[in-house]
Amino acid sequence: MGSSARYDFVIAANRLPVDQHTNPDGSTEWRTAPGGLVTAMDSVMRSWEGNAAWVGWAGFPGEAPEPFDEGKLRLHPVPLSTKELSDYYEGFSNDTLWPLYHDVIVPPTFHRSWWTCYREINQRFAEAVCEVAAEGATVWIHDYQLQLVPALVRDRRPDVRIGWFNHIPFPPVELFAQLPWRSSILRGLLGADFLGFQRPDDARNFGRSCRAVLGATTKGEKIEWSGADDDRLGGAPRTVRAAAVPISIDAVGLRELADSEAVQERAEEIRASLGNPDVVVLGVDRLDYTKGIRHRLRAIGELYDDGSISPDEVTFIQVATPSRERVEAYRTLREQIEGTVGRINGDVSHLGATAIHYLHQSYPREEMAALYQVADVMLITPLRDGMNLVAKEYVTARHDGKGALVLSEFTGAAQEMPQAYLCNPHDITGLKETILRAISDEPAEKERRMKALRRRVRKHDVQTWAQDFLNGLESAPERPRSGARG
Ligand code: GDG
Repeated sequence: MGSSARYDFVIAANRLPVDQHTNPDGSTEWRTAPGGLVTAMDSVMRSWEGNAAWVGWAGFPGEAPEPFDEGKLRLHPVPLSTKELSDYYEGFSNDTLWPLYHDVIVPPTFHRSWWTCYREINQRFAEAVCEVAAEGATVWIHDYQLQLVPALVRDRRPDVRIGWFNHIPFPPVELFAQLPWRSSILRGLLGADFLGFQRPDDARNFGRSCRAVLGATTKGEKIEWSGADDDRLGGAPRTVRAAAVPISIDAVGLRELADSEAVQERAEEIRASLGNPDVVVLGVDRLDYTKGIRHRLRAIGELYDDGSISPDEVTFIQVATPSRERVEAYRTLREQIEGTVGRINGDVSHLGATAIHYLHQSYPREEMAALYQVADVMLITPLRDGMNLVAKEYVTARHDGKGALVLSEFTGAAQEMPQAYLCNPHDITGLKETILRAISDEPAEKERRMKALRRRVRKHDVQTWAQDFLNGLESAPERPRSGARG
């Protein structure tokens, strides 16, 4: 253990929670990056009594900045070269694991050189974690980019508690088994003491894969694995727990923002700028093939085409935040979506009544909160989604009791939000019917649903999520052992 190892809570995630901004005079400064994970962890850090560090990439290729402090938090940047970014992040993480873990909506790409790089980068993250973690520290590793880190840290540091949380789905074993490196990934994950997933089905899929691929045994949420042939885990048998801990949002913070005068005024301004339509329908997604944007456009397009809705009365706004633009599948998707929007608008819009407002841009939080308040119907139609925070944000921001949430069954959120207008996005006829129902149901019925949805999110917010995860880790079946190795 190095002399700098003095943090008793360590987070490892692909990205640091800050972005570097360049000012007009050329000087640079770090600013908190927007996002749910940062907000969630911020609340954990604030209540954490000891010292906390965050290990992650700083957001630009090349040499990493020296570790630095941001408030109470130590930030420990991990360097990535341009080639490593391309192979470990855009390649293996986003073009192999992402499609494989999202039901193979597009075919995953398998490249041995990407895997080699993924292993090397995971090793680099693990070394950074070991460097900063104090004896007996709690280590919380995030997401699919860092699946080998738990075992790599465990090997050197039997004294620390290790938790891993998966933000995306864990696939059924029939799909996971396609991965040429399936057994290395599972061995990597089994280095954790507690593994958190969005849904019980994800945790079960993980357990099934451990049984089928490694010959582990499972009993409820416990997974027992002999580990006999794995030198990284010292050949020791391991018992870990894998359970659902669904992530949520900072409900109080968003409610306050949505309540603010500035946001309310902006909402009115947006509605007026649209020509005060009777119904505003909204979609907000990263531009990703998992989000079902094409299916949604198909349904909306048909509703305009067959006259069920008219652009004079119903306006659809689609915010599609730019994402992963260097990956081929994302470029293709963008072209398809933009072609479809152009076709629909060309066919059904007329001067003063635009059917679809398509915005391929990112907006500040305030603007998002205002948009949510304008939306009479929120359309969330992913083909597969770990959770989908937008669903939780919408019901929280739309606190006047109005609005209607159309939500795909294939999101983690659907399991917690059965009062939404649930839909199967593959069933275009069914989706059209659900959209029409969400538009035309009695206000009292919509209010009843929204009230239940809001209550659920208020009770299970991001602070509860973080606490549930840490409790799960604290009570994991295996106790840390003292002493660091290597
Ligand atoms: C992954 C999993 C899981 C979007 N556009 C803007 C903006 N956003 C914010 C939303 C929301 C977040 O980004 C997106 O979160 P999602 O959950 O919807 O989806 P992913 O990005 O795919 O996240 C997902 C999540 O991890 C957490 O575990 O739920 O299943 O795929 O918060 O509001 N925010 C701002 N401007 C935008 O233009 N400010």
